[in-house]
Amino acid sequence: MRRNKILVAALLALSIVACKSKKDAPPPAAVGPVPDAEQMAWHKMEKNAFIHFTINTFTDKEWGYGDESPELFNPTDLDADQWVKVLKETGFKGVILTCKHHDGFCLWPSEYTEHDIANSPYKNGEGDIVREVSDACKKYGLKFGVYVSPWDRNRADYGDSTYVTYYRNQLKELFTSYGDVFEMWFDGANGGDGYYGGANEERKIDRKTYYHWPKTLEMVREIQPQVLFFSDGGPDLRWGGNELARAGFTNWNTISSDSIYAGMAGIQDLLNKGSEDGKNWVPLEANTSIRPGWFYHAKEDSLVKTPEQLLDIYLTSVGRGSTLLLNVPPDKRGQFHENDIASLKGWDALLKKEFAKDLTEGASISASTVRGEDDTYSANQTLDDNYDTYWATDDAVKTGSLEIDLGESQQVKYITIQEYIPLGQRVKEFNVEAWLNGKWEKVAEATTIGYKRILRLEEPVDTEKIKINITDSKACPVINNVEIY
Ligand code: FUL
Repeated sequence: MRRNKILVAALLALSIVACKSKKDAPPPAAVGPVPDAEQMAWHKMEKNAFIHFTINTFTDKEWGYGDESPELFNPTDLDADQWVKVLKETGFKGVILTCKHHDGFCLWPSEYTEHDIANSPYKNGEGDIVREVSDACKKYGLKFGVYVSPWDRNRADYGDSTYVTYYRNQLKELFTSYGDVFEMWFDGANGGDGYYGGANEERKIDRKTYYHWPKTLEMVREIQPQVLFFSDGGPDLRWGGNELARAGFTNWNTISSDSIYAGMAGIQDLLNKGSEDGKNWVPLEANTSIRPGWFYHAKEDSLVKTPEQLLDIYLTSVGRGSTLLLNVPPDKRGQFHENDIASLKGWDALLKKEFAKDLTEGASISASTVRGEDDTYSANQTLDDNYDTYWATDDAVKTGSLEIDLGESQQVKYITIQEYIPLGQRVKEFNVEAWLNGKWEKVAEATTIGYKRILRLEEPVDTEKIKINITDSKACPVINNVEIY
């Protein structure tokens, strides 16, 4: 009896030592650039909405020339609360409003111009739509962002240095009066023909130097340090090279900022894919509109994207490691049109249906190899709800597999994988196999993962087991989440 007790005690001590030694592996060091706290919070937003609304809504144009009278701006029944409520109900986390588009008309009463809402019939010149939208965002818990077109076809001094001062003054107004702004959207369309205070001519600016962006950004950051700047080339978020919300099949969050600038020609492909060895973390924001145009046109009421088209868009944006920015333009009443609302709601319901039950719940998972044989980095860490725990391999091991046993045969259509990007983006190539007819069969393959990769199988499969094989990586893979639907 006593001997048995001694044996048990010895075994216990040994296992404690063994357990202890299995807790000692240090976490992987970061590889390459990593997101900062604001970028990280932005990645987690996944779906944001763009709202294009201005004088163009009333003139039925996409680009106002700049000579439109503010009298034309007259929404009959504007309801910014409705816009944000619908967006909240359909899963959006942030809103970016066109405070000023290329025609120069301002949706807020600006001290620096007469070409604004204060000179429109809306609320007898007492209206402020930037206020209404930012207030609605606060009410519904969405983040608020601004689009302020640098190109201004109304201003007589567009092209001179005084215009840049005017533009900065307007940013000061917007960044000091409406609360926190999470993102500022700089449009790459800059310079061309316009009204320009009556000159009616073509004006060209040097996109690289005219705006003195570093100084403008510094000024805004002094007022609101958390703001993320979007432009073709960043510095915080980059354009994806198309307006179809189609991120590159290979999508690196990294790019070398010094090789690009806003409005630079011929960089679409680079922006779409990023660069594996890029020196900066500048993730892709994938933008598109729910309608063919950015602004509301009654003739496009029948052309609103369907829930199925929006699902495809979701998969080429969020499903490729990017954030989606989907434009929903209010109509002449100042409301989201019924068709747009129906599509958004249908899309949300479709997403909830397609991603209804995560089959990894209750499944078991194992890894081909675990960093330092330490449970801290075991495969199980990909199935918990903690974003900050992950499966990792030893530094020298750049490939590895995760095998998920679903317990019984289930129909599988989607596989979602997340890489723990606070330690950098690593995976270059991976594939997915399913256990079919007594053997492993490849059912999907892709390149990068990044914040999130969702693979939709061409044909759903009935299987008991799924295997994810990381076949090439810049450094040891670090995977923090796996879901199967
Ligand atoms: C483009 C603009 O010219 C369009 O009007 C729209 O605002 C789109 C989001 O960006 O560059």
